[in-house]
Amino acid sequence: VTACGGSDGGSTGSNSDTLVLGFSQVGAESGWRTANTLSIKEAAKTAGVDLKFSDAQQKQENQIAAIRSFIKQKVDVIAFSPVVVTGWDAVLKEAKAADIPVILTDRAVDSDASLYVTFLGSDFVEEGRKAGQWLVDEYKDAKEPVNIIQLEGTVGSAPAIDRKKGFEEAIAANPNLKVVASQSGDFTRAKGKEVMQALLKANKDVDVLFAHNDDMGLGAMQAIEEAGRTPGKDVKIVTIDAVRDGMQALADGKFNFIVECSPLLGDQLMATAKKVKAGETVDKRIVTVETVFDQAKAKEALPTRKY
Ligand code: GYE
Repeated sequence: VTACGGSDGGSTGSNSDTLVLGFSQVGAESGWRTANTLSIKEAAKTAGVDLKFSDAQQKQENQIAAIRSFIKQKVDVIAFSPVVVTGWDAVLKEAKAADIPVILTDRAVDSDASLYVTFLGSDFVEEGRKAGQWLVDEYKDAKEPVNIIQLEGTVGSAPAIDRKKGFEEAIAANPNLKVVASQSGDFTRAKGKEVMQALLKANKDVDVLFAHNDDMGLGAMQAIEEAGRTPGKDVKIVTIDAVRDGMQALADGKFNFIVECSPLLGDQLMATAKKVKAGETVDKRIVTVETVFDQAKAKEALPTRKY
């Protein structure tokens, strides 16, 4: 039913050597996401890739519509960062039937692995473990319960599911570490603040906040301050991402530890998409290299931090 490969001749100005890449982004919910979008756009320019970029405003139906439109336009490769893990089978099968390879960037899906060529992004379970491990070390001598509030990312998203899993697995090593409340703040600063305000009212005795990203941590930090408590001291804050504002809070002593999650996936994505178009085989899983930051390391890294 559908033409396989080749250019449709009608596209604007791009010759058949130019890679046409359709990319469906989650949205603009966080500092991480903004840096990720910039990285992808800049990398496309540098690599001479014809990028068709679409912002889904955190709605799965918008992503599905964007992917369908990329299929219709017969792009060479489709890449997307799936907002949630479930519900992709139908559209991925449509891409496959049209012979258009799909690259997952940043977030995973629960579809059969034959429906995409590769998944490029972080190991979110490992990130959660690193956050938990810091608490295990920090409170190794604690004799009393350490009460933790967890702010989870978008419900049903790979980073929220996996970070929670890795974190809870790691803190199980110390029975004093107790998650007393855990709720989604949808990865945004505004929601992080709102949810934290409610959770602080319901839980008077809180020692630690673990937020699945910097933005929720920054929103919650305001809620903690407004409740008359000192972030970084009365309530220790551990987050994931290491974007500039998070790193600043860490350098200022208001955050205590950040696990890095790199949004700079653009160059790797372009290189991978070119290989895929050329018919070369690529690894099924490409994991991003990342580090962790304490307050001293944040001070050192801030001046040269790109995002
Ligand atoms: O941690 C968060 C963003 O999927 C890794 O999404 C990404 C996450 C990131 O909104 O800030």
